[in-house]
Amino acid sequence: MMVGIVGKPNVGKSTFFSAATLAPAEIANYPFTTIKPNRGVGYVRSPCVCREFNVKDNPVNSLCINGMRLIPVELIDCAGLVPGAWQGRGLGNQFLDEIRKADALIHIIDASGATDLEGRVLKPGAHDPLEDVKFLEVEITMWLVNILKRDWAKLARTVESGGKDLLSSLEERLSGLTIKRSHIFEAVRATGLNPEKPASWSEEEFVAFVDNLRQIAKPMLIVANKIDLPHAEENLERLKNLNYMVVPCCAEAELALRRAAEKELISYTPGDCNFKINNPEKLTAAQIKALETIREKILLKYGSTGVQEAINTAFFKLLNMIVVYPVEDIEHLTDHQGRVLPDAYLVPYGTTAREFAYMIHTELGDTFIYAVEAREKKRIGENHVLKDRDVISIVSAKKRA
Ligand SMILES: Nc1nc2c(ncn2[C@@H]2O[C@H](COP(=O)(O)OP(=O)(O)O)[C@@H](O)[C@H]2O)c(=O)[nH]1
Ligand SMILES: [Mg+2]
Repeated sequence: MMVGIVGKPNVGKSTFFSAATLAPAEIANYPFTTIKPNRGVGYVRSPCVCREFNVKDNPVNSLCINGMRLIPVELIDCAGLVPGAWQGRGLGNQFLDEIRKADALIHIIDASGATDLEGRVLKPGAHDPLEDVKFLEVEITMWLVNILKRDWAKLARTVESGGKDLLSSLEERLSGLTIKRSHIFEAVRATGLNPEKPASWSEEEFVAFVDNLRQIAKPMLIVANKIDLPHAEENLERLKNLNYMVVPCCAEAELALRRAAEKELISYTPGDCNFKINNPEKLTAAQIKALETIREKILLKYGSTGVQEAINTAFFKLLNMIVVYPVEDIEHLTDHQGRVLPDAYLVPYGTTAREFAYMIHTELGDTFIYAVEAREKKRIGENHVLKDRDVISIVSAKKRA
């Protein structure tokens, strides 16, 4: 699963991306590196089960900082979008090539209204950020409309002559855009259009269908960035009236905190509502003042800088992912090397015990007999649906290599 960071130019996408992908100091030598200039590894944050089970863990595929599991996820910093991108304006084609791969979108907005639709700098309050929401919806929908329109007539004829059903035709057509069969199915149902008679859909119905498909296949949340600037707070309240989850954010503050934490000047875990200055004597008066302003104006007021919350919301709420810990020894919660709670997997809600076994290893799925859940120490069958923060041991017919 991959999440795209989108929006018009100059709203703070790259600042958000840099902050989100700056690895915590504890793992300076961690093997996760930037994949491409605009692709990187961020983290979702989930309370680790180590505290509840009262064990000291040895994380391998993830990190555990002060009882918080940080699990790596992939982020894309998409090119800035300007009106008309779907027709190839600006970096339109590059942008669209990037959101092709995204399962969900984080729409960064300059909540202070200090940038126009093209990203030019204005005074705070000069632009209405609600317009940006509409604009991005239109751009992405029109891009999809454009792709589908090219051979819609032909596709519709084939469907109506019984050649191939609509779901299969569209699935094939949209497979490169991270749009799944289930998304298409849902969009057909939501619009109430007849999937057997696509040639009879009006232009308006066709666009409504595509717009629905966009909402389902590319779910989006709004990050009200630059919350530190004038007018941002009142715009935040207005943004909350739209049909989106909205996270107030100061990407610049998160970047400053992570950089200070990287140098061990402060103790701060991404997503925390506070930080501790380690050695005040190593900081200038101006640096201390800047940090205290962040504490007072952002952290204490909004509960966090919003960067971590946005990533968590994207993966846990938009994409409905849960965290599952596989172990071999259910008594000691260890793997075959004796490491305690080594891995935390991010899996879709609805994953069954057997599907989970397949995610770990094909052979483990093939030879699955049953699983054991660590809290109740109960056996669970192959079709048992896993819950968030479950600790699971899989018993299989063959010992894993
Ligand atoms: N006041 C304020 N400025 C920010 C914030 N985030 C980013 N910026 C500034 O906004 C400008 C554009 O940021 P950038 O990340 O390059 O935007 P992008 O074009 O969307 O990638 C830069 O001058 C940033 O320092 C924020 O939370 N508050
Ligand atoms: Mg940028």
